[in-house]
Amino acid sequence: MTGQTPDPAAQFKQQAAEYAAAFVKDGMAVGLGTGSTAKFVVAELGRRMREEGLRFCAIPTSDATEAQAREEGIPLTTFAQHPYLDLAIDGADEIEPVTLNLVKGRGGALLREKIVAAAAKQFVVVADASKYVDHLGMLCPVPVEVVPFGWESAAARLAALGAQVAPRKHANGSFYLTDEKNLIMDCIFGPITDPDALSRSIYAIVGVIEHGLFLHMATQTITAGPEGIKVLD
Ligand code: ABF
Repeated sequence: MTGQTPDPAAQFKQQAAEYAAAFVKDGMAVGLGTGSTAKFVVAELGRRMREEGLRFCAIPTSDATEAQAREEGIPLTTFAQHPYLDLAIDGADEIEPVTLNLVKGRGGALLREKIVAAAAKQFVVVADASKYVDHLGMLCPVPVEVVPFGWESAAARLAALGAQVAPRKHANGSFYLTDEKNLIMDCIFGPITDPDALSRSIYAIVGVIEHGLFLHMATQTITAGPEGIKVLD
């Protein structure tokens, strides 16, 4: 871990991840999420394969997760072989506990994450308890993935919806590119009172590929914090 800032929530992320990893059963096709919590899921599934003989196959939501899954020896599959997945397990940036609506995509993998979540019969979200919010948009910007051509026009239309918009960049000033070679606009809307309406408005902008509001998708959230594990469904 040299050179990395220690993550104070790491133990809670690991607890939630290991709880959820137990949902994977022999023969399942599983979507593997992205981010520091999802990393614990992948590690635990690798352990279960080696130590318990668990047999399953997986579709990763990012190049980074694919690399980790390969290192763990997890067999990968494709949507051609498994257009529907039994289960997907992924992290989140914000969780609205009453609806289980989410903001995701701070890790930049929101497009593949949403495709995988949408294909899964069961979509389980893992996080530390700090991710709960009363309204989406309170902690994080909503990331919006746009095609590079004409991105300034899409950004202007996002601003017209009331967002403060910033194209995501690396520390050296170059544009962040997603695994699908698109740009991300980080949009600060503040607390979002009608996420369904906002979702429709964002989708209506030409050039937008996907956004980080994951609405009516999670079937269960598993969080861990000082009070222990909490399961919502
Ligand atoms: C992915 O990783 C993303 O959708 C979300 O942005 C992020 C959560 O990260 P972490 O688990 O590191 O807090 O799940």
